[in-house]
Amino acid sequence: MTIPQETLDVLARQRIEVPSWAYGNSGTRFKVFGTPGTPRTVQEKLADAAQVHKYTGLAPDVALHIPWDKVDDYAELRRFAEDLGVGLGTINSNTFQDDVYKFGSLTHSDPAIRQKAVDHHLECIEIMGATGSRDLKIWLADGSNYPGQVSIRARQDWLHESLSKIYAQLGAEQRMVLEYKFFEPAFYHTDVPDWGTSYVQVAALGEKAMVCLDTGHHAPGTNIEFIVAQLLRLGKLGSFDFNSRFYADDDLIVGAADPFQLFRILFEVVVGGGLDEDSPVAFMLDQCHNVEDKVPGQIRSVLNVQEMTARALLVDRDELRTAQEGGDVLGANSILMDAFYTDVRPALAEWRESRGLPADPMRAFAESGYLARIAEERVGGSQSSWGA
Ligand code: AOS
Ligand code: ZN
Ligand code: ZN
Repeated sequence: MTIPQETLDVLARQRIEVPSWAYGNSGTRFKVFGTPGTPRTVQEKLADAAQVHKYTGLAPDVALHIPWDKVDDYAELRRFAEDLGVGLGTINSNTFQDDVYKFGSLTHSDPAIRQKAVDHHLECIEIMGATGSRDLKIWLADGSNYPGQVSIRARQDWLHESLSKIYAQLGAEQRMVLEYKFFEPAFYHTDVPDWGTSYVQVAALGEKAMVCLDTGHHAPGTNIEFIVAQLLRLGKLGSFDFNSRFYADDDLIVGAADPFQLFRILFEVVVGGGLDEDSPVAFMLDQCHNVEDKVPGQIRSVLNVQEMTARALLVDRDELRTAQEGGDVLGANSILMDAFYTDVRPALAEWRESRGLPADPMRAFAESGYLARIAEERVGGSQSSWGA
């Protein structure tokens, strides 16, 4: 099969941001396995991320997590990244690891603790100035474990108050994206559990505040593509955190658990203009690689997003509309399924080669010997792991 030129034009401008924490060790509360060559510094994480871009041409930006990626000089870090051929992307705040946040951060009942959490975000905004980042991503671990433990209602008001203070400090070109998650680490209630709450909170702030949709943060059976369609319709889909989940927030490779769901999500992105040139939607990965090699895990991930985007773009939307309006239930369904079942991999491999990229990025990276080299070179120091 051949991929139409207009589809290739859209694919050529696709950017998928990779997270710095994907290159560190990670695991479950039972065990974190170390891997030889795992980065010990943010600079080594950036070097690994640059490999993903080098072999795919898809991942020119790297998201940072503060304080995990804290350095003294962010302008210097930006130059270091640029020398590697990548830029610094979204800044992720972190108010979930300090003892002081045991009962919440931006929603805490104590104004002093809320202010401390606000101040952390203001520091993140300052960092964004130096790194040239557009987006501040906020994910809160805030919530409670038992009915009656906290005032659910009061915390929504405190959340609004805290977010307003952060929003007020955003620069003209900067944005805030508020991520939702239905549970974990809190098990009874979470302060930003769903897209509706995130939407209500960001809508109250203004244009520069949008929703971040993490694909792993929904209850089983949730129709995520519906949420995508609705947020695009409302002009409030700011970004994706892509990953796969089998059970809860597994942070597995995007497109691994349910490729069809990824296709359906990306089809709604296409329909809603999320891939248009002026689209506000940022595509990011939020993943961990607990047992597989991390750099190839990221290469596989960005390729999965690209392949499924290509398939979503192949849907004949004129024919689909005719079938839909004519009440042709099975005809409409088969138009969608035809695109989903199209194997775009050989055509994408050819296209990649025509752009000076390897036809098979996974194989080219494996043959480069990079993993063996970093395993040999990166001795001493302590390997970074999720949370540090
Ligand atoms: C947590 O579940 C979220 O997905 C956040 O995006 C978080 O900041 C990220 O996963 C790093 O821990
Ligand atoms: Zn996330
Ligand atoms: Zn998550």
